[in-house]
Amino acid sequence: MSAEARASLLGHGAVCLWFTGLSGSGKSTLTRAVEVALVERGVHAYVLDGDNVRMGLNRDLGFAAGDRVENIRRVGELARLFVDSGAVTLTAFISPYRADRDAARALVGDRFVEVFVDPGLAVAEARDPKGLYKRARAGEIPNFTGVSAPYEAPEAPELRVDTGEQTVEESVATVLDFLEQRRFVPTAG
Ligand code: ADX
Repeated sequence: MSAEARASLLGHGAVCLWFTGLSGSGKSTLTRAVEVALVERGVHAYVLDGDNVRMGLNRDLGFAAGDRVENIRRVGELARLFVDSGAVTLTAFISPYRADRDAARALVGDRFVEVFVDPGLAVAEARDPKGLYKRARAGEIPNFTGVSAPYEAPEAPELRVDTGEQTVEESVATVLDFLEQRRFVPTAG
């Protein structure tokens, strides 16, 4: 079935919103909130993140550079399948390497939207919801992104969300506005 036929039957388009940002940047909170808002509108939206992918399909992978590459390669393949199924697909992984995100973009095609979740390192580290930055600074977690492993920020993301300045509701609205403007989902109300 073609993407167009699927979209007209489902009442919305298929897209991959690829959220990238540091640990503690708010990717999971934001994507989960967008998912709820979309499903409440009748849009088939689904989040892929560490909770449902790293715990299962990718549980053989850690955080050394090669494992992260493989993590993101598999997530890219998964996202491609979800988009093919007609879903508004939200991926929430640090995905620190530009080349890996570009490879996912090449796989998914023109339905790939890169979303930079960017409160800045200082805010992400100050939040430290899981206490990981503290442990990383103490040398207890090797290869910790932003501390002892690199994060290559997007150069030209389709969307940038300042989760440092905005409330979660404002950030959700930013993403929903984008989806409406690009006609991936119908306008609310
Ligand atoms: S990615 O780099 O491969 O894209 P992913 O998003 O799946 O990372 O996982 C990141 C989450 O794993 C972090 O939010 C944090 O909770 C946890 N984590 C554990 N070890 C590390 C580490 N060394 N670097 C970054 N995150 C880590």
